[in-house]
Amino acid sequence: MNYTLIGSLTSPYVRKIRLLLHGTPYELKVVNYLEEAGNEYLQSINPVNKLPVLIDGDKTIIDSRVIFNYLTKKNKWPELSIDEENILSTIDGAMDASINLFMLRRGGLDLNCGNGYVERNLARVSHILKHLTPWVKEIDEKNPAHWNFLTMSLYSYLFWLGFREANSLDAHPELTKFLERFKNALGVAETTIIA
Ligand SMILES: N[C@@H](CCC(=O)N[C@@H](CS)C(=O)NCC(=O)O)C(=O)O
Repeated sequence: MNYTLIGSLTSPYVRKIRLLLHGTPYELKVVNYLEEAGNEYLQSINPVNKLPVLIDGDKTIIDSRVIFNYLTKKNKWPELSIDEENILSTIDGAMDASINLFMLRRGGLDLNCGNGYVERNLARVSHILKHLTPWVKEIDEKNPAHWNFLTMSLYSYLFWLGFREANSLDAHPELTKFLERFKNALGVAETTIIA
């Protein structure tokens, strides 16, 4: 077994790395950071205390983006263009905002409370979802090259939004269609989110 991926079965950040590693032998070590032992373990290997973490021999790689860059270099995959990097940053920007909002809601905050920072993040998410729509329309699910780290990231994020009931996609029909179009893509069934 080459790699150990430290993750959870619900995190969209972990899922996109699981999708990327689909077909590569690796061990998935499931950590629950909401439990004391899991939290202490995660903190001991990642000072940021976030999932995912990839272990490759004596190397510990933190942050999904850095894990992707590491695997790209190691496997000599083509590098992303700046436009693609920007799309990835956009998807990650929405994902960070949605996860923070979800954590606040889970901690008991009413997201309709009028707090300026909450409002800013809600607006960020809907703006990004709208912004991604023209790009999503150009993606062809029948082209194997279009199932890549960008689409894996978007799929993981949008699926998670539905799973957590974090954001309705009613105003974004192209994104709902995207989820439907890629539901049979490589690795999707094997990495489905489990609560
Ligand atoms: N920038 C990080 C974000 C990862 C992230 O936010 N992970 C969440 C799970 S989805 C986490 O570990 N949260 C724990 C916490 O916030 O304490 C990455 O790309 O890996």
